[in-house]
Amino acid sequence: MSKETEINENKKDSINSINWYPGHMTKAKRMMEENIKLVDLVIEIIDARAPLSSRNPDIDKLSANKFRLVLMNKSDMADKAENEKWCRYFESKGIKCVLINSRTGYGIKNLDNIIKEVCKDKIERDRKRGILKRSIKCMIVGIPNVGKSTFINSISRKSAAKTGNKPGVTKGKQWISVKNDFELLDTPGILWPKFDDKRTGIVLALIGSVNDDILQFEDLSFMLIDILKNKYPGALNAKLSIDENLDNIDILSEYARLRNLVKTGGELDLTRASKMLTDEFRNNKLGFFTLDYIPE
Ligand SMILES: Nc1nc2c(ncn2[C@@H]2O[C@H](COP(=O)(O)OP(=O)(O)OP(=O)(O)O)[C@@H](O)[C@H]2O)c(=O)[nH]1
Ligand SMILES: [Mg+2]
Repeated sequence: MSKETEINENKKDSINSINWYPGHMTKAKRMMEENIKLVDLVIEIIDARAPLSSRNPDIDKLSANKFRLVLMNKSDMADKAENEKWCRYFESKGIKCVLINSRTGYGIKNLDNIIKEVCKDKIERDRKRGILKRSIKCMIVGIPNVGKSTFINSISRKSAAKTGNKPGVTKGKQWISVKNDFELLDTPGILWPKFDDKRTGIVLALIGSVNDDILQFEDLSFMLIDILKNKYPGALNAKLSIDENLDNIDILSEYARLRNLVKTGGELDLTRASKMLTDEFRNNKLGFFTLDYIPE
């Protein structure tokens, strides 16, 4: 087997079994386990485009016995009609949830009060002991690239945390204080050792939380086409004038034709088409979509 074929086979294996848990995530998880005893509140940032897939089940275990808050970030990139419904879904499960946009600060201005409300038992306990001015310590957690560091910069009005549009930007822990009220611990994004199904892995790849280096873009574009056809019928047709009754491969070919993606020799370049379609989704060029389904 040539080196290139071997690498491609490995890539294919990794996306098929979606078993991707690099060593730095083991290290990050250990750091979080060591620091959890220092915090009062765990703030979990999820991506509004994939509110279920972007929740790491390991975070539930990590946060047992802590106050919890879920922030649905990137709400500007998701289906506006679904944002509120998802928030209500989480609240029906007893999880306080707030819609935010960390780039503009939407939803963040009133968060001080929400955090104090969520932690009111602790504040009351402190008050009874005569402690009136202790800051609330919050650990900010979530999968890679959901906007943890951007959120911290927004709420603290500082540019203290490094951000970037790829997974794995934050490497270690960093405490950042917000006035005298809160201390926030930024953490590296972590996934979990094995996804239950291929769909979760691909959805996480579509929203940019899995490193592009290990991806087969054809897998992503086919899943994207499937989700759009089923959940948003008419959307592909409206944006690209492509007949949605075609098979996925033919839809991708139509798209390649539309974007003039041909190899030398004239054959359609479906690899580039897959990557470009994925990028158009990621940049909201195709519209505003939420990829997960609200459980019945
Ligand atoms: N449109 C939009 N973009 C956002 C929002 N929040 C963050 N971003 C962008 O998402 C990308 C990732 O943000 P980061 O804050 O670095 O994400 P992170 O969760 O800290 O990522 P890691 O440290 O890699 O785990 C950056 O390009 C941000 O500008 C948001 O609410 N809306
Ligand atoms: Mg970060």
